[in-house]
Amino acid sequence: MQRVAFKMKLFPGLKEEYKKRHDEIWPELSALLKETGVSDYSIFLDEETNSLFGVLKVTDKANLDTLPAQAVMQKWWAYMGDIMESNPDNSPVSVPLTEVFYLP
Ligand code: RM4
Repeated sequence: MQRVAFKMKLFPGLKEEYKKRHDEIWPELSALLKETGVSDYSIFLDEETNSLFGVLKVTDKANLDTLPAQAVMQKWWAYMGDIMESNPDNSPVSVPLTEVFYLP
């Protein structure tokens, strides 16, 4: 199992909407993430900066590279594009984070 962390950016004033959409996450997206080997996936919001901090476990980091090609993932990113910083292909602007401490 490998752990991955990254940050994304929410547009201001959209905390409730972002949380609501994730509370109602599409079952097919949850299923896709699970099939990809993802577990223990959390997203935290830094309300001072609107940075979103994602952290997850995955059986193999390379599995994550398969997600952008999946139709459900593309549809979700297009849906989220109005409330968070996104790339021209609708994927979220995502900055990898470097682990500097871990307590198992
Ligand atoms: C986020 C973003 C990520 C996705 C999660 C479920 O807002 O779109 O890419 O993995 O939702």
